[in-house]
Amino acid sequence: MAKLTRERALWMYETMIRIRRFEERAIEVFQAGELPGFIHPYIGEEAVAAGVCAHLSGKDQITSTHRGHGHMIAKGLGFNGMMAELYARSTGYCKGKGGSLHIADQDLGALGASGIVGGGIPIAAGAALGIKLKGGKEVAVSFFGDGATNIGAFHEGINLAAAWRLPAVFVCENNRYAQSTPQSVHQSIRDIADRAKAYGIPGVIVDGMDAAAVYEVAGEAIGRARGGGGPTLIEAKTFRFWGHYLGDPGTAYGHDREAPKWKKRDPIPALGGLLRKRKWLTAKADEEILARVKGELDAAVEFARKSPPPEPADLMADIYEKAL
Ligand SMILES: Cc1ncc(C[n+]2csc(CCOP(=O)(O)OP(=O)(O)O)c2C)c(N)n1
Ligand SMILES: [Mg+2]
Repeated sequence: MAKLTRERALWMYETMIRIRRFEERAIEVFQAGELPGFIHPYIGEEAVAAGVCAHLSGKDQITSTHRGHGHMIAKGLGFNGMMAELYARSTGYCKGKGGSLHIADQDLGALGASGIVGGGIPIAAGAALGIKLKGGKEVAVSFFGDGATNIGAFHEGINLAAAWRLPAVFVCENNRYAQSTPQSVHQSIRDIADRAKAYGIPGVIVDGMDAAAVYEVAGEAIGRARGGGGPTLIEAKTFRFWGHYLGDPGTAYGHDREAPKWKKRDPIPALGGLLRKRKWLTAKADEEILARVKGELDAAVEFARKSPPPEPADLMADIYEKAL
């Protein structure tokens, strides 16, 4: 079992703050009319990305979703390139042509956010097959939502990864809703981890608001995958504090009634409390983290605002370049 060290716990804490603050700033500039695309805030779910990515190196690979900012930040992508991508500027990770839903950096093992629900699952299985064929020790992790577990790609991707014992980990962020549809309406099971049985792989449920718990469960699954023991399906029970996308108040389908209860379990102060209890975090260090993140974000917004948009002549550039 991976023991939570001071260093990893502080990394998770800072990573969760980086995600939260990035999202808050993105919301701010979106509401000021500065961003051309949509945003699906990850706020509330940070413990999942941080707890899982705390076990990954730069060579491990992840696939993400439309709610992908948190995964990308936890995988090591920088604020400048991410913010510039949201602003659709040529200095963004996709040179301003992808936007929030398609941020990717193959060099950092971030195979991409995706606008196609469930689309990242078979891609992660394919990445894991590549790792296995090359005899590597890396893993491929796929993050996806509860809604994605009803998509054919979920079943196909996990089935193949299980049958071929690929080094993959499937992380379902069950935030109780697929857009405006509650889980109880879109499927007849309560625990998505139960679906692992159908593929003959372990299925584990974890409290997605508890970073230390996610860290422990993810460590075991990632360790098993690296050691040739095949994939695991992790179901993290979590909640998005905002509506489905920025502009959805969540009032039409009950989300707003549930939100206060979940906000009391905000994963960031929860981990902060644990860190202080263990005397791993002082008030001064906490302030320094916040100031550092704020400074980086101010600079990233400035960087994005000053960056030029893509040139029309580059419209077709980069599309098939990497594949060929
Ligand atoms: C294949 C596909 N079907 C439908 C949609 C429209 N859509 C976008 S997000 C979403 C809900 C996804 O829910 P879930 O997987 O639980 O992720 P969450 O938004 O809760 O993080 C849907 C249906 C889509 N983008 N792609
Ligand atoms: Mg969901």
